[in-house]
Amino acid sequence: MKMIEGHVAIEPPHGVPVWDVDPYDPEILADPDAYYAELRSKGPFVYIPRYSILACGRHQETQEVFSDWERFVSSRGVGLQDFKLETPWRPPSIILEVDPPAHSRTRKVMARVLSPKAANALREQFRAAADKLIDELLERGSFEAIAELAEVYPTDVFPQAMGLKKVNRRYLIDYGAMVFNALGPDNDLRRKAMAMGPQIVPWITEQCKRENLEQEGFGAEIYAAADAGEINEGEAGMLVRSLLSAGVDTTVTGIGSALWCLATNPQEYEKLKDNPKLLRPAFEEVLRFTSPVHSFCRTTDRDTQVSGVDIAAGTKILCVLGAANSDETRWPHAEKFDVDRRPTGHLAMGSGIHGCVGQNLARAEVGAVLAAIVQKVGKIELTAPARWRPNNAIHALDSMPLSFTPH
Ligand code: OVM
Repeated sequence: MKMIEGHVAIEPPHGVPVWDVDPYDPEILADPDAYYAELRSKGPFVYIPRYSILACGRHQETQEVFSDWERFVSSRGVGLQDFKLETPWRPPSIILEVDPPAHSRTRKVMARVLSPKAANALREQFRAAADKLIDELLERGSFEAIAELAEVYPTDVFPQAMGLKKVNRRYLIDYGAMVFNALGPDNDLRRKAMAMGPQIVPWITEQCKRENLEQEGFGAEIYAAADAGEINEGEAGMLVRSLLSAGVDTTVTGIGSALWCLATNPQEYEKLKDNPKLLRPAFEEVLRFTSPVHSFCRTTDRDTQVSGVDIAAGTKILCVLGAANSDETRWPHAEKFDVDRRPTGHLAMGSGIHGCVGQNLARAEVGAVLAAIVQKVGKIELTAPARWRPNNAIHALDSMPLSFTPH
């Protein structure tokens, strides 16, 4: 059995084009649009020899693979490594890297803890924190929008909402970089991220313990599910770890990318200022347009077919969410950032039973920041070119010098 990047090497299925591309080339990760377009143009699937995987980037097939958890499992890992054949770098997530029925029990707990009602209850707190931060940045006029805004806000409000007693902003962000880079091949990005493990992983594990969480907050609510017998104590710690894995870099990226969309599309920002009701759909358009999580894998656990393509059991399929979200057959003028679009069906938060369980909270956080900005900021401008930070699963900015001008 020949292995590549931790999974079985497969033969290219009949009729599927072979494309000698490296989806994890830092240049593609930094500027993926041409890669997305070429991927879609080649057909419903391509075979990528370097990693012996299939990849899809048309909306229809990506949606199909992502929604059907019975044929396309998560329990074998959502990166290139097949957990059935290799031991992952950390104990698998008990909500992300698991299938029903085990998934249903943990998902139920997290869906309750992160419900729309729970997110709503935090609205005022989120808004007050956003007002304070935006006032300070307006006062300064120009600032570094990733390090001083996008990374600051979620690492302020989210650990607080969780009830974390100790906060280390750097460790929280770098743990996210580990979790997401780990989904890719054994490249420089993954190795550099993994090298931080000995410093960061023990700290993260420690913060997940009951005694390191306040009496109130998401952490306490997860442990309350353990007290009620729904999950055990160890599982509660693992679900707190999931919050720390999925809840920081994603929202940092969402805020950074929202600012980038507004700074580079001033006419769209004008529309938002005139009509704050557009804030929610505008953030959905930010998600569609920038796809903070650019790709996740699934593994086929039986021989199957999608759009006439035979896919063998054990195949890793790279689902390129960023490509699906810019598929012009699904989104007319997909290349345009349009706050009047209502991009329902975008795949930025996945779809189906594994669709982002924290989405209510993510929308509440970014919504609070954007609401504070439209109320206070007349003009958002780039003062130097923005730079992207390549990551095997996240499409995020590294730096973005911005200026805010008051109304
Ligand atoms: C987790 C988790 C959940 C969603 C995304 C994610 C790869 C991790 O449960 O650890 O990032």
